[in-house]
Amino acid sequence: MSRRILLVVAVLIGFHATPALVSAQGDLRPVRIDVVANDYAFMPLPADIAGGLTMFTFANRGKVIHEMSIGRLKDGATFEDLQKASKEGRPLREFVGRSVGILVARAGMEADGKLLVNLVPGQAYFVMCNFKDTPDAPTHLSLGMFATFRPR
Ligand SMILES: [Cu+2]
Repeated sequence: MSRRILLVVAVLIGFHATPALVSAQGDLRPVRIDVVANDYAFMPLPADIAGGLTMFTFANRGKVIHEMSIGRLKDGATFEDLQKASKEGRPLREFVGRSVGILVARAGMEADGKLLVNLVPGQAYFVMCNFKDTPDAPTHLSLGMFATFRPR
């Protein structure tokens, strides 16, 4: 397949999870995933996420500050384990294999930075916000502010 056809195919597949594009110079541009949150949930992530170099952005449409924390679960851990630990105020590290990166965005704002992640195919990833509105309030994670995905 020629590069020009590849580019057209890539553009037709969609905006939210554009496959890595090959530019005219031949360098690879990462797939971009725009993560959007409100109070207290993430908008659905693309259903099909490929492994490889991926650029994450984060926009907060809510009325309180949120984080987008990306990580990988430990082998054998489930996301329910993580959410339960958050609800009970226990450390999450028992279930987190790797913390990949965090973006923070104030209410109604986009994060200043972006996260460039080399997604490993087949691994269990999560996106979550573990902030609280006040010290005694429940974590946003325990209110349902998370998403999970497994790159193919
Ligand atoms: Cu939050």
